[in-house]
Amino acid sequence: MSEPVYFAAVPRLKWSLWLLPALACRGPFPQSTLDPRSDFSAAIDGLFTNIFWWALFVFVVVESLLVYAIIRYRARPGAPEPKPLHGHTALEIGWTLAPALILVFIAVPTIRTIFATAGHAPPSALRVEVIGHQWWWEFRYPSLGITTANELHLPVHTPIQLDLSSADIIHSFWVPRLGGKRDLTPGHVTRIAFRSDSAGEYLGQCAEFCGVSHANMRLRVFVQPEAEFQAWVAGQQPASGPAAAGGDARVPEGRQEFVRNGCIACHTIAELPQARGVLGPNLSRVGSRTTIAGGLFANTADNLRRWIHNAPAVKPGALMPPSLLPDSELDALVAYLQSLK
Ligand code: HEC
Ligand SMILES: [Cu+2]
Repeated sequence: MSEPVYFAAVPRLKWSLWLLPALACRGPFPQSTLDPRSDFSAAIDGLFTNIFWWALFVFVVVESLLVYAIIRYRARPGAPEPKPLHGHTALEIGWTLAPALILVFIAVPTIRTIFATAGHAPPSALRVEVIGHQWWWEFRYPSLGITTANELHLPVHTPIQLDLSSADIIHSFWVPRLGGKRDLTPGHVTRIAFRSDSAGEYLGQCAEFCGVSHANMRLRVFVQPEAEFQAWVAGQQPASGPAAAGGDARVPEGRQEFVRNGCIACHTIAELPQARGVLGPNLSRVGSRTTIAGGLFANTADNLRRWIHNAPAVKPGALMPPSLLPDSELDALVAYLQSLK
């Protein structure tokens, strides 16, 4: 299966960018926490940079003193023993106070960042409920009547509040350039509030080991200009008419297969009254997504066919049973799902 190339969030040191301009192209690091695109991640990045410089300062001072002492007081033939130093009050006060002060300079911004990234969004914020499932993400927009999976669309320049919870075990929401990590816990709602001022596509990842396909529990966030976001919202509305109108002649047959093969037990499709299952992703507009299966595969006919035929064979542990349907039925199902845009 064709699979997009991902890179783990590599914690690079910023100065390595200055030393190696060749690396300055940030393209290959789509999950770098050091390339923030929201107020939340900028706060974390700022704190990191701050602490990095303090650490560098301490390193340089300590190592310089060490190297100086090693050279200056090394054993030389005929040289007298260096005089040991005891009870130098000024020195002792100095080397107690200096680290204490440095710790204060680190602690104060750290605590401020913790509070800044733990706050609520303003009441005007767009609220999205994020529900972690083994091994996919559900996104519900209560104010817009939309439920979708694995691809989160958000308007740019708008305060966002994500209410995080889990349908099964603990997961963790992490889109390094926007926000996180924050745990999704069953029976408890945690939250992340942020605002992004740069439209773009951001990759994320479940960051809490949650079973076999933990590494295949990815997500994409599309931060879009207002008009683009509104167009997406309009397209997702069940009210915008049966999505499956027109198009492929096999669509009606696919709709029947969807009912006949028990897909309706686990999936909801707005235009299909029998399909009200909630164990799997909402498929009302599955055709409009760029990927399926927790961001694992491009949403192509081939990948859909293989997925429906035997999901656990392409995504280890996937909680969708193999259908092992013959090609003709798979084709009809794929035509139907692709028509749901
Ligand atoms: C027992 C419940 C169950 C049944 C029955 C089931 N599915 Fe699924 N389906 C799931 C789960 C769970 C996922 C998410 C798996 C993952 O990503 O790890 C899923 C994912 C999908 C996806 C990918 C959606 C996305 O956006 O990622 C499609 C398409 C799909 N199912 C189609 C079907 C079809 C067609 C059938 C009937 C032949 C079917 N399913 C039957 C549980 C089920
Ligand atoms: Cu997870």
